Amino acid sequence: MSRIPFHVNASEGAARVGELVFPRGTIRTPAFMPVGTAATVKALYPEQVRGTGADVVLGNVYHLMLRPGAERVASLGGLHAFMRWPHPILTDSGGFQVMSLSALRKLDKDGVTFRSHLDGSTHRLTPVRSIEIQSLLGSDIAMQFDECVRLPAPRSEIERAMLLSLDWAERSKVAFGSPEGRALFGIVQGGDDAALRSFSARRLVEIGFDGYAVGGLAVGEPQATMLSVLDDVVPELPVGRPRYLMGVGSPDDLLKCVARGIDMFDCVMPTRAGRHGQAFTRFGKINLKNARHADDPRPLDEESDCPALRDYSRAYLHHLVRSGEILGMMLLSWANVAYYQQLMAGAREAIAAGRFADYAETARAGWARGDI
Ligand code: PRF
Repeated sequence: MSRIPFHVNASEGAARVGELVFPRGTIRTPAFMPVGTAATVKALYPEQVRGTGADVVLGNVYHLMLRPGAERVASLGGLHAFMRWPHPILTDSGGFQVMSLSALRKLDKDGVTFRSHLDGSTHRLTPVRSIEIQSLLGSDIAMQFDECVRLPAPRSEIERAMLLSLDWAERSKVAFGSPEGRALFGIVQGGDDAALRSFSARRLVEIGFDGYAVGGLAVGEPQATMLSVLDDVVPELPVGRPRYLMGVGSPDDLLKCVARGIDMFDCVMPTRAGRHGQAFTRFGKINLKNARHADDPRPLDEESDCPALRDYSRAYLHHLVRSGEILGMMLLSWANVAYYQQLMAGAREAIAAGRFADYAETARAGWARGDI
């Protein structure tokens, strides 16, 4: 397997600052990766996404295989050229999206057959086909094909899916080979069961991956359960490889998970909330639909260097959101992705200076103080 360099430059407790170095660019960790499901971070230009400080965005096998098709993207020069994002891209392997989005899915030991949520057509994903699609897209980080169980679930069900995911991890690794400059991550499963989680993590480390993701969290369990699973899993993972918590989370989740040794995150929360009139800021979550903003001339955050946070009045944002104007979604998506990147940049600086605990406490105090 090709080894993508990962340098841990500083740490404070379990939290660390690092750099994951690809030919297309370096991912500074802890990193938040904006979600670009359908080859677009919704409502944002790639240049804007880059301008917020993002080093990497996500793409999805499930969406892109259905539309426009992986072979088509490959013949057009790959996903980076297609979406005009020349920096690193991570692609998710598809199993999670099949289970949450498609109709009539049928799982067997070799993969999953499903009907498209777009037009009802039948498709099949296996570890080999998922990796092939990720290679056609040309992503810098490919994810193994896995099965994620929603919680709560019976232990027997969690164990079955975890063992299946380990089998698929091996098949994914064989299918991936060792392409120059590209990475493959394994995914720890095992639900909320500490023994199953440890088993999964140990076996993945034996198989050997460029990085290790923790899947199967933020699927209906309380935050305390998620944090306790991380306390069990992270110590099983090699210090010298990046750790990625899939589909997480709120700003509060991010800081708590960074403190537990997570290096990478992705979540639709900032972009989805932005399209629904909500802003994440230093002062907590602000719902711009609320009538109390109608006459407020202040920007969301006058100290931010993102124009969406700094230059537009809350009254104007309120007006755009209330009128269903596209610009409202664009500005709030921009503001939210910028705030998430600011939060991570601040975390990296704080860890490097040995003051991450203080940083997290100050951030939490700001959210608690509220929008005043
Ligand atoms: N597996 C994969 N993608 C995911 C998850 C998972 O478990 C999650 C769970 N939060 C989000 N995205 N492949």
